[in-house]
Amino acid sequence: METPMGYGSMRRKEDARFIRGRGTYVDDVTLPGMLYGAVLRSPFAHARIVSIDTKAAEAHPKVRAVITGAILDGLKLAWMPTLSYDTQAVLATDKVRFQGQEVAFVVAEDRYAARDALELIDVEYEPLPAVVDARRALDPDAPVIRDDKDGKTDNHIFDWSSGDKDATDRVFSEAEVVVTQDVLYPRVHPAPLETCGAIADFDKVTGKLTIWCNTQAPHAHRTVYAMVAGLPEHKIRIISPDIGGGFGNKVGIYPGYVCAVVGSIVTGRPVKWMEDRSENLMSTSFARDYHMRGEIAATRDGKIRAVRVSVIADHGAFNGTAQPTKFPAGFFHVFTGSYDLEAAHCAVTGVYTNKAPGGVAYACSFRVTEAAYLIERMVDVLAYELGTDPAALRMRNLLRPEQFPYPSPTGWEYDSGDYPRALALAMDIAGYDDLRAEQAAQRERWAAGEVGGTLMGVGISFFTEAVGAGPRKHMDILGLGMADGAELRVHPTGKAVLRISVQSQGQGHETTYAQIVAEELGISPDDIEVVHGDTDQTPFGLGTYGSRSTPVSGAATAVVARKVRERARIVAGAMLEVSPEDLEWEKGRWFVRGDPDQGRTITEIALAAHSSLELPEGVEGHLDATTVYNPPNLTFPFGAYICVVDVDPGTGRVKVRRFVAVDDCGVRINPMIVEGQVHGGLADGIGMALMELIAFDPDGNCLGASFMDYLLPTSMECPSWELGATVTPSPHHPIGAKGVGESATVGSPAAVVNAVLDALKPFGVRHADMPLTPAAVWRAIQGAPLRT
Ligand code: MCN
Ligand code: CUN
Repeated sequence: METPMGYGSMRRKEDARFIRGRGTYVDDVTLPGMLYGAVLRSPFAHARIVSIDTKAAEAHPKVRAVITGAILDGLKLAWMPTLSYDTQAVLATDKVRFQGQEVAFVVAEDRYAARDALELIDVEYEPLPAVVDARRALDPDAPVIRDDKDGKTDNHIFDWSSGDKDATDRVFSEAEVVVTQDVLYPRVHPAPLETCGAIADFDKVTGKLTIWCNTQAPHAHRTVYAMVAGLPEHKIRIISPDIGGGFGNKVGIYPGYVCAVVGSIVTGRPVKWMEDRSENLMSTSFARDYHMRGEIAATRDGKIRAVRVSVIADHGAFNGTAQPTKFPAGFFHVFTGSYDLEAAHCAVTGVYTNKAPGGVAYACSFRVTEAAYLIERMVDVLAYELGTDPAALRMRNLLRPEQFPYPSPTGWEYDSGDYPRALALAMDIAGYDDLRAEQAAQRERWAAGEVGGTLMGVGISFFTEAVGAGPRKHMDILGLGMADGAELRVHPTGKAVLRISVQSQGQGHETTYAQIVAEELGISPDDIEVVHGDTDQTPFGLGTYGSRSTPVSGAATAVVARKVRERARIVAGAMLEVSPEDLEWEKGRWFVRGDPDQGRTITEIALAAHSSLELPEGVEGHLDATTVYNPPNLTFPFGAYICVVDVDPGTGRVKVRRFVAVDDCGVRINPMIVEGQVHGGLADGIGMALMELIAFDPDGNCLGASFMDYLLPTSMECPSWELGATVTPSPHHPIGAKGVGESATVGSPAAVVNAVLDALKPFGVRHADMPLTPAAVWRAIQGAPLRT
């Protein structure tokens, strides 16, 4: 594979170290004198703490400190702010509020001693009744979880709504057809290969705190630590090294990180804390847990007119969700999807339960996942009731290209799109008509009593995402605006270093950002180093999540490269003794308009910029620039997915036979990386649709805290993906790119579920909730009326 001078598929630069096992992850870092921390966790979902006795643990010969909530309380660190203006216990002082909650922290000479000493801590609990079902959380007799908050007498967190309720109700009251469906998006977990972890190193002499942490948002973390610890920001350095997957799991600040910091301050030595798999699954940001009721109003011949939604959102024991502050339900209000509606309204109520705090995490684009799933399930439910083909129903209702920029009924402005083209392409790749013919023949045989074998189903989803948070005017997290900085320096020899604020967890930023600079300046991507993940070395910005890197930081990179190009123009003018206005750019060089032989390459210009060349008055020389990019709008990637499954009605087993995915993320910087992102997200979709679930028993015991119970898809469950692409550039993004990192996770679950339910249509099954495990499919078949 050749290295392109700009956009195009090229192998990932970072893979040179990853495939040789030479990456540096947090757990690879060992500092001199480093100690190890371990967290004692609550066995109960809800219990009052009567007493904690740490004497025996402290007496362990290798233990250097035992930290409890009471100790943190003395330092005013027992509670920390969450990204949603709530508070979260670092170590419990009064009660434990979910199973797995942090109760004490042991610091010891090695990891084993730290773990052993946890067993020596004696905690007396007084168990309390737990609230597990979010739909019961607001019952008058439900135990109050957050009685730490003054005057709190219930488990209510927020009510939030979007859209025009009266207009929507009006359309519904006069609609020919209304369908209603309760839809659950269950609790799932991002489950990255690498668990969360940190090393805190507080230098008493310089007063500087260095934290190695696999965070997706190093600069945002630094500001939060500065606010909590009262340290100035220049005395805090966050180093986010190589990360083994984030998927949203590594956005927040976890109690273990704060404990490591306190451990380092108390012992005067660096302290490492690394979760194990069960801790990761039990206690760190889960995703979804949305109990939705969707309603669709339509005409009898299939024109969708309005959508109405109400949601109970389970936020766990502390509201730790990460999303722009003004949007407590994230971007759920993009639930109108890809359709041309007269009106829409949603109402979301957030509640506390005795479960781990969330978490819009898991490739969610801030709840677009839930929104896309709901509308795509609802459209299929409507198709079921009207007896129409789900592809034809979508084609009829999709927004048309001439409607863009499209103001949605819930206040978005979709930037660009050609939806019918994407769906038509997906149907073409899938051979949609042939699939339906095959299915019809199969169903006929089945109805004629030729039983045995599997039933095929074809499922479609069409999604629109809103990614690239976001315009500072509308979006901030804890008051921090969502703009991103970039710095570019071209060295005298024409090699460059780019410094960006976002941090890759596997998305290949070291390659794609180099490609953006390469495209703008005509320098080979191999000659451009991308520096990220170290707050001492990079400009401020809010980090990688919500697929915002390309829309925001990618834009910043293009803009800063263009600034450098303009500086190069002045230098080239001086070199060629012409006015810079008389120069024209072609990739990699400025030349004199009308005299193409008279030109200077960027490498020649870079050297001259650092030489004794006389530059015009007021021009500084050197070839570098900085910028801050404040996006004017989000970008709206979209896609059309078609999944084909074969369901064994005897066992409920689902086999995904084919998966066609047409994605449009505007201009593709590196199509190979984009396809890799899509592959991963499609696997996520199969996982969530068919097997992933964090389950709890009625007492709040977490039933899915290992990969034996929390099932992830492997290559065995995935077909060979069939991808297609359309390119509708974003009109406001400097290079026309839209985000793609979460698209397939957002779009694919509905396609899989719709396919399974399509297969079950002869049994009269209209809906069943994820995950569609064999047991769930079998139960759905048994519980439904037969329909032939
Ligand atoms: N890209 C491109 N052309 C485009 C859009 C994107 O070449 N038009 C490239 C980008 O340059 C980048 C990658 O695709 O290298 C993803 O870009 P983008 O869509 O901007 O997403 P982010 O870089 O912001 O990544 C975040 C996104 C999120 S929020 C989750 S969750 C997720 C995802 O990325 N987590 C991942 N994909 C992941 N992939 C891996 N391997 N690991 C994770 O943890
Ligand atoms: Cu929501 S998971 Mo990604 O935004 O880091």
